[in-house]
Amino acid sequence: MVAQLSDIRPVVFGVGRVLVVIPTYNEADNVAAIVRRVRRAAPQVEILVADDNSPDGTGALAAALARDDGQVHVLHRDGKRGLGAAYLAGFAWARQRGYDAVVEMDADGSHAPEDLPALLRAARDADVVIGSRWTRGARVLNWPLRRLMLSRCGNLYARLALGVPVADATGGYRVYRAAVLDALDLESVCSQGYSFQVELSRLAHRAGARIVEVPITFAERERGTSKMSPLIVAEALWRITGWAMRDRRTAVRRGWRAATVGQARWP
Ligand SMILES: Nc1nc2c(ncn2[C@@H]2O[C@H](COP(=O)(O)OP(=O)(O)OP(=O)(O)O)[C@@H](O)[C@H]2O)c(=O)[nH]1
Ligand SMILES: [Mg+2]
Repeated sequence: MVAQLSDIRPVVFGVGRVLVVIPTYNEADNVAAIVRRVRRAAPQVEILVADDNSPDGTGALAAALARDDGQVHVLHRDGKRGLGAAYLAGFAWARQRGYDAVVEMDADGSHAPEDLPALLRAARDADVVIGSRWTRGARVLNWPLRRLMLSRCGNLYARLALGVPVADATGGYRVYRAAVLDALDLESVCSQGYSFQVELSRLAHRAGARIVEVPITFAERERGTSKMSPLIVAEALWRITGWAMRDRRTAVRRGWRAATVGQARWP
């Protein structure tokens, strides 16, 4: 029997077919460079640019890149609906097409494509790999003190409030194996901004996923404008607090139920 082209599944770094999802909103200055760097750093992977109808024409630039390169794809979305929604659409796109692993990567160069091979190698023995800014060996370049503090405090709060055992729960440079995406209740995900990363960390941890952190070199964006806003910070604070309260209520209910059937562990 002759194999169809679609049957051939290149094994990349031992994790199968990989799709790098790059959400974009007004990244015309960055999109070509990031695609080029990913293609150079990991030539076997494919790329999906998930553009929210950027007014600066990022979608059209990505479409031109896709025309020239069969490993580059574009998902044109109606309008700005947040990073979380763009990633969920990218995950669904990947799962419909049978990719074995999905990578999250920002378009602005903060997530160095040159670190991608290390993340993919780590994914051989993990369900989720987080490119971490806050583990030994990581470097954060050119970030103002205000952003460093925000990231450190946000991570501390997420870890204490939710018990998620990772140093960089807000980090957005990640690999998800397909099986773990299938195991998570992605329909329940409601975050729009970067609390999306915390929400997925929490879901993956609760699902028993093997989460591994790999140190990265993270650099401040050099071109284009940040979409980070006080609203995004407020969303993260408010959602983390809500999940923590829900987790406590569930733990108390479970303890109460166990106690009433004589299985309580506490004295
Ligand atoms: N599709 C889509 N992409 C978005 C949206 N908001 C942000 N992005 C993209 O998500 C990535 C991260 O956004 P950034 O603005 O870099 O946010 P940040 O990294 O927290 O902030 P900076 O420190 O300024 O880099 C970038 O590639 C953005 O273009 C959105 O609403 N839709
Ligand atoms: Mg950024």
